[in-house]
Amino acid sequence: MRHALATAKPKSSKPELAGRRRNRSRGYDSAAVRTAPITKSRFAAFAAVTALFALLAVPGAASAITAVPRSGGSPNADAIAELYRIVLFFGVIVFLGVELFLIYALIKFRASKGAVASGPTGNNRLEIGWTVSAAALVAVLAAITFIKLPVITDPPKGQPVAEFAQSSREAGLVPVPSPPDGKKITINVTGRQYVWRYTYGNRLDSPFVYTEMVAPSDTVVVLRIQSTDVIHSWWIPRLGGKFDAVPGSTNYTWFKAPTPTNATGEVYTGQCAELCGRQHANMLASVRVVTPAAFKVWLADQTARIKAANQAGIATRQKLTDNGQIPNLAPAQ
Ligand SMILES: [Cu+2]
Repeated sequence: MRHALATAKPKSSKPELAGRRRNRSRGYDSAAVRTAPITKSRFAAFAAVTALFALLAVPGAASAITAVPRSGGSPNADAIAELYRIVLFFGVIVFLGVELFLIYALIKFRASKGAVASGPTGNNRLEIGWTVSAAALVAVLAAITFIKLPVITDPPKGQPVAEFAQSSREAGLVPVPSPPDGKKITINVTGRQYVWRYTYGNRLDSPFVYTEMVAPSDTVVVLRIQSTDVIHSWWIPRLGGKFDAVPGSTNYTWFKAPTPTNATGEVYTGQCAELCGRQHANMLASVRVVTPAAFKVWLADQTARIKAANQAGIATRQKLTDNGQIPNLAPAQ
């Protein structure tokens, strides 16, 4: 660095170099250090380093924007994203404050090469100040989080699909979220290697569908999340947080999606978020939100199709049994 300075600006840096040599032989001369001039080349080097740091900060700032979870599909997802933004805001303020103070200290208290530091000294006011302000900031963030938490955990009132309302009998270790007016529909989400199954009801002949859930808009949809083999994780980012599907246990979450803007419905995509085996990456999930009226039509159609497929299966089995191709497993009359 000294060589570069000497070659770039020999005239201005020569006396400085001479001074440095003197300082080294006689020890540290604080007065000489403080009055050391900022040469043009020094300023250029400082500007180059600052620009480099600014350049490094750009992708950081860009990823900070994407660091906020996706939202827009449900009030709980919106509340989670808002909480992230608040924490990010305080984080950016603290980061900028520390960095600006650091740059200020670097310039104000700079010393030339060979300078001997006077040693650490305490500053009670400063130390108490940053300890108390950090604790206060944590307390403020905790308070905001607890104020926001009910919006994330408790569903709001549900409206249109009141006839699907079910009682909250499935009370277990995890409290089942239930809207204040009790109007909701419950969909069972079952994870298994490597597909999601959605069952509409608790009966053996309840309609079901795989991979893509169909759900009504403007309705509180409570999800009972289970697994039949290993741990999976239900995650549709725009509809709220992640929920593990654990064998032998039931997890609950909810969403209330807005009215879709197009006739075919709004599709929210996600995927299993827990490494569950070789085909984990292919364990996709999506939720198609349609209007309550369209949902009723879809559910009736799906029920009819499952019934027709079951009857076709029974007929085929009967035919094979009659032909003697498979044994008759029907219970004796
Ligand atoms: Cu999985």
